[in-house]
Amino acid sequence: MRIDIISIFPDYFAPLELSLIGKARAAGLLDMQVHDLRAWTYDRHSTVDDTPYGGGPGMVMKPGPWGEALDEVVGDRPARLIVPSPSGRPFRQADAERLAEQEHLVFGCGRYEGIDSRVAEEAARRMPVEEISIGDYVLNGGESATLVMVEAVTRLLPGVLGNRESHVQDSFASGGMEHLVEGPVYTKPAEWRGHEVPPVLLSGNHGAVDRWRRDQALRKTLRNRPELLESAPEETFDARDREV
Ligand code: 6GU
Repeated sequence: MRIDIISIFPDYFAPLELSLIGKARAAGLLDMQVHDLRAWTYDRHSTVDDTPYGGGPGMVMKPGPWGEALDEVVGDRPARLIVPSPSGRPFRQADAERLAEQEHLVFGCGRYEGIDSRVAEEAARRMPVEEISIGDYVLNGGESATLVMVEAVTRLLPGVLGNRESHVQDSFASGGMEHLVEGPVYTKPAEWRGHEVPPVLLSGNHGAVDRWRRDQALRKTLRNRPELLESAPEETFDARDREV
């Protein structure tokens, strides 16, 4: 997969050199490049913003530098443009799964009050454009939201997670966990400070372990995220689920 990130704060993405993502890049599974939007400015002050038409507070990012940046970064190859924005559609695990199938993602990180709307409008003539929000709160720019989405997407790429090739048990994952969060996990020792690991986990009975885990996921979802269960279609739950 190829990922390009365009931002006026390229240093914000230094953490992407670390950890699993850094290893995926080193292993050639992921080709990621960060671009400074100011490379496509030509005035002495490398201006990227201006006052909003119609008045109001704050500044809006100028279309010129964005247009040229996208021309150069995308070229004639197929790509999908992601614009992080608090007014975008909510980012979910299903979106991470969907974006992980793409060959080329471009993240355009806005600052200030956002990017002149004509940039997305023009880009949409050439490629799919998605405005995406990571939650109902306001950040200063799309950079931290992009870090979140890049991590959620790249951990799903084949070979990126060292020893864990299956994500079907993740919270929210397609294939059974769509409307559930994961339940509790345990490791050795079997008893710690008087607290015991639930005996079923030591039983070696995989069917019983799977059922117990699903029960625990249901209970935890009921406690922490009841709205996930309320909005789930009926067929999400089997007869045993309904007993929990
Ligand atoms: Cl994607 N961007 C910004 N600036 N704020 C946000 C957001 C994105 N998602 C939630 N708040």
